[in-house]
Amino acid sequence: MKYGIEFVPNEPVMKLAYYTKLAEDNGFSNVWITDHYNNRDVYSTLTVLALSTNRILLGTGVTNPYTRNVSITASSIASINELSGGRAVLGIGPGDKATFDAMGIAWEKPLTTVKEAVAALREFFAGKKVTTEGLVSFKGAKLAFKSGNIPIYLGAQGPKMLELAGEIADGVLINASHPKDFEVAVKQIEKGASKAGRSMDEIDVGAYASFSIDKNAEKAKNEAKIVVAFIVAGSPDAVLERHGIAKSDAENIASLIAKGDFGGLMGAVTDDMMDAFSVYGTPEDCMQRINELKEIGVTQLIAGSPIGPNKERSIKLIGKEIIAKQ
Ligand code: F42
Repeated sequence: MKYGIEFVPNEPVMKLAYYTKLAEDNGFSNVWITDHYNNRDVYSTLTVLALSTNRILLGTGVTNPYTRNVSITASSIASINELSGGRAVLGIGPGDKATFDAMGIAWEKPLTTVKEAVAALREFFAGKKVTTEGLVSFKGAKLAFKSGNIPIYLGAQGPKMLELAGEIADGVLINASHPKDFEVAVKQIEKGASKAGRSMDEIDVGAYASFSIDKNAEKAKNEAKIVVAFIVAGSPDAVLERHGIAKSDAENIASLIAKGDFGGLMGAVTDDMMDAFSVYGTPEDCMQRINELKEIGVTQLIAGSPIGPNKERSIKLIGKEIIAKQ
């Protein structure tokens, strides 16, 4: 199992640089930075992280083919690859509809768009002149510098997107925490891989999980509750059903979020919801869940928000009590 860490650049980049160096020193292999227009820019963030670290791989977690032209994405991630000495990884997904609505961007045919974007990116990374006509179109575009061969990971949840990842990606980032979700996801990835004649060994399966660790189990649990509330409110019915969570309970949580009633939310998030949508608790609790995920085929555990009640302490705990004990 490899370990990654996710940061949302909703706090100053220099602070994330400090956490990322700490993660590198504690044995993490990857850092993933989310991409939403309302937070700090993902490539400025990755630049600072590249200059603050030596070994950790630096990924967009995840960008999309709608808010930036695919050639600009190729140039941006190639720049990160050059200045980091070959440590860049491109995570790309269909994007987040809610942010696109606010930006006035239409979300058409996301699966096809991602597929075409990846094909074009591979050509840019191979130094080719890209000419293609479809949802992603180029008329002889070419990078004027060498990008190196940058691995491409897909951010995927839906069955078709997971299958596509199996067909074309070097890795996949799945926003989930529970073995039940990964049983379903891994089957879809395998389906895509076998269609393309690929082995699962070629695909890094990432659990992009809400994670909260502390020596005090109760503190770890409380820290993850608000994040879990947002996941419950945004989960498709099929996922809620898979975890035995009533739609009415999820609707109640959504209305508490809309009212900004965070006190109410702390009481409304049940243990079943916590179990379904987060890896949390003491190092032993987290290790148990990680081992279950590993059995199913997860090859990278990405500790996502909130990481823990105290990020610095939590990163050190993961390093000392989980990564070092493998
Ligand atoms: N989104 C962001 O905007 N920023 C981030 O930083 C971010 C991080 C992130 C990390 C991990 C991760 O797993 C997801 C992340 N996301 C982030 C969210 C991501 O961008 C997607 O919103 C999320 O993964 C959900 O996408 P999905 O995999 O469920 O795919 C959607 C588009 C979907 O509906 N998929 C369907 C499926 O079955 O997989 C397929 C839909 C389909 O087939 N569409 C056809 C097509 O061509 O697109 C068209 C069908 C028709 O009739 O028109």
